Formats: sequence, C-alpha cells, structure tokens
Amino acid sequence: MLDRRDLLVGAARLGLLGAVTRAWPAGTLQAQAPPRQTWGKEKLIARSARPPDYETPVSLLDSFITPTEHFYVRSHLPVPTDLDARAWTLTIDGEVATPLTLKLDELRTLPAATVTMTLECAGNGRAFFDPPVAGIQWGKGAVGTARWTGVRVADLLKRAGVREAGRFVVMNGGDRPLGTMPDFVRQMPIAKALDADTIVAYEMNGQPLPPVHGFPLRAIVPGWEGAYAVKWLNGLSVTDRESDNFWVASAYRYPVRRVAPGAAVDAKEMAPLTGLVVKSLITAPLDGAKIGSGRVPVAGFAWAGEHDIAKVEISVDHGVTWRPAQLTGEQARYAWRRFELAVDASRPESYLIMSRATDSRGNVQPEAPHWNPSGYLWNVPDRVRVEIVGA
Ligand SMILES: Nc1nc2c(c(=O)[nH]1)N[C@H]1C(S)=C(S)[C@@H](COP(=O)(O)O)O[C@H]1N2
Ligand SMILES: [Mo]
Repeated sequence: MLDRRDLLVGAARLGLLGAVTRAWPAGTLQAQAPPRQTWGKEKLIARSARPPDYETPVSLLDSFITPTEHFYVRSHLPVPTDLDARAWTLTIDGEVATPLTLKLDELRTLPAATVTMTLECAGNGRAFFDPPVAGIQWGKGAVGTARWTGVRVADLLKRAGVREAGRFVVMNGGDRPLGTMPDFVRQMPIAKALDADTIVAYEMNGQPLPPVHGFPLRAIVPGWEGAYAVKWLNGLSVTDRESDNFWVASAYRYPVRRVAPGAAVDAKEMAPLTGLVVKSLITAPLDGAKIGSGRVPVAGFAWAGEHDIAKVEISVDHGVTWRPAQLTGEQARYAWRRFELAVDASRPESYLIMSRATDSRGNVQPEAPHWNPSGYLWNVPDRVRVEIVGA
C-alpha cells in the first residue's frame, strides 16, 4: 500500500520537492532520505545507522558520568526531525480530573529535580547468548550514567488529579510508526510514576537533551530497563488497563520461570521487564591488553537498578577464588558504583580477570546465563583476558 510518506519519498527521489516539504511534517521525509547522520557519535560502535543505534566501547566507559557524546544510543524508529522546542507540548490526560497541555517554558517553571542514573538497554550483552537471539547484537556498552534534570511526574499527575481508576501511565514519544515498526509507547504502573525520582527530563549532564537522546523531553524511570526512558516525550496518559501497544504487550517481556536455552516460550509465561539486574563491567584493564608483570589495577562499575551494590569481587583463577574489591567514588541511588582492586599477575602468561557483583538484597551475578528468547538482562560475571608480558 502506498501512503503519503511513500509518495513523498518517491517525489524526493525524483527531485520534485518544494512546497510539499513545508506542508508535511519534516520528520517522515528526512528520516528516510540521506544524508546519513552520526549525531556526534563518531567514537562509538555503529550497530545501525538508521534508526541510530550506537554502542559505547568499554574504553570510553571509564568515568562515573558518561560524557553525553559517548553515551550509547538506542532507537527503534528514526529521530523525529520536527523537534521544535517552542512548539513542543506535553499532554497529561486519560484518567485525570483536569487534562493538561504544557509547553516547555511552563515545565521549566515547576520545581526541578536531578537524578543521577545508570541507563542500560535491556538487550545489553545480547551478543553473548548461546544459542544466539535475534535483535541488535549489543556487546557490553549499551549502558551509561548521566545526570538527568527535569520535573517530577508526580508533580504533573498531582496537578492533573489522578482519578481512582488510574492504574498505569502510558508514555508516548514523538517518533512515528514506520514500516512494520509500531509507534513507540511504554507503560509504567502508577506507583512507579508517582515515585519522587521518576521525572520528565529536559537536561542531560547539565545541557538540553541532544536530539538523539530525546530532545526536548524524555522520561527517566530510575532503575528500570532503558526502554522506559521514552524519548521525545509528548504524552502521559493515565489508564485503567494495560496498553495493547506492541512495545508494551509483546516486547520487553521475560520468562517468569527459567527456560532451556533456545526454548520457545508461551506469551502467557512472560512478564514485563521492570528493574535492571545486578551486573558489573570491568573498564580497566581492557580486554586483550598487554601488561607488564606485577600489580595490575583492576577497576570498573557495578549496578543493580533499584538496588545498591553491596560487594564486588574479582577472580583471576577462573572463579575458583574471589577477592573483594573496594567500592569507591560517588554513590547515587540509581547509579553504578566504581570498584577497584590491584591483583597480582606476575607470571608471563594470559590471565582471565573476572568481576562478580552482589546487590543489597543478596542477589549475585549468576555463573550461568539466564537464556531468554529476546536476549534481555545478560548478567553473568564480566571477564577480560590480558597478557602479562614480563617485567
Ligand atoms: N521514543 C522512543 N524512546 C525510546 C526508544 C525509542 O525507540 N523511541 N528506545 C528506548 C530504548 S530501548 C532505550 S535502551 C533507551 C536508550 O536511550 P538513549 O538512546 O538515550 O541511550 O531509550 C528508550 N526510549
Ligand atoms: Mo533498550
């Protein structure tokens, strides 16, 4: 079926563009046509150029705050090109007493809140599952930490007045359905929406959000997997029932029981993903590094979504013995925690360095991966192999 978008792309190819471009939202047109944009992510690993998906190399993850230009990108749909801050509105409707439509200026007059949060794509580490699963083959770097500033969703909902029937808040972004990709919509339970740390952010690391990270507004749902952080946010709708949108009803679901690797799982045996699981990442030394013998400083980050990190241990003997690392640096409720330990590596041979985190509820990174059909929540202990090359 040819729709208006197809006709416009056809027109663009034929060089027939003119007045049409102005009459039609620019987004749909430019999204499909060159030029290829890199969004300032040249140092990242391009997993897909359009829509933009960029992974951060581990070598660029060695700081508590991930610089915005090094922050990973995950988009199911093209970045909208009609991102006009002055015209942008956020609508709060559904099961509320007073529906609201707020402009950015009005949002900025409300009390601001800043949350330092580690954002991780649920599919981070998907490439390591065996048997392989379909989807973007993320390695280790679909994760980063930023300071997000905006207004509390609770403040907005209080102003609108949530009715008794309200059970969920559906978040809609300004990206548009394309081809077989449905409109991107996510839903959170009303309790999470009312949490004082759940915000509608307009800043990332002290600057307006860049377009690729959701300018001008995005949701920040702390401790939960990345897809809850809806970019280009233009609507919060309070509902009394679950959304039947594809991204809510079918995607981001995880088996309620352990399943055999490669098994098909019935939809009824799946539940929505919510919080991230306990995990660690060794950022130094880098995998494959050649190092002089002696004490090798090992460092990295560990995180556990809504929970704190209680302990990180390091092994250099394939997990037979573990030594506790020091937890250092800044501590923020939903952010990763730095760990450091100098290990002794004196023999001129290859060493496997492993890190294993435990969260405040006693959850430990599992030895065996929890295989699941979409390859979510990879969290076995991290490992890097280094070569000791003599003194
Ligand atoms: N509107 C919209 N929001 C979105 C997405 C999207 O495709 N569209 N992708 C989500 C996913 S899967 C992740 S992991 C995060 C990634 O955020 P980032 O690109 O700023 O790193 O954004 C989420 N928000
Ligand atoms: Mo994601």
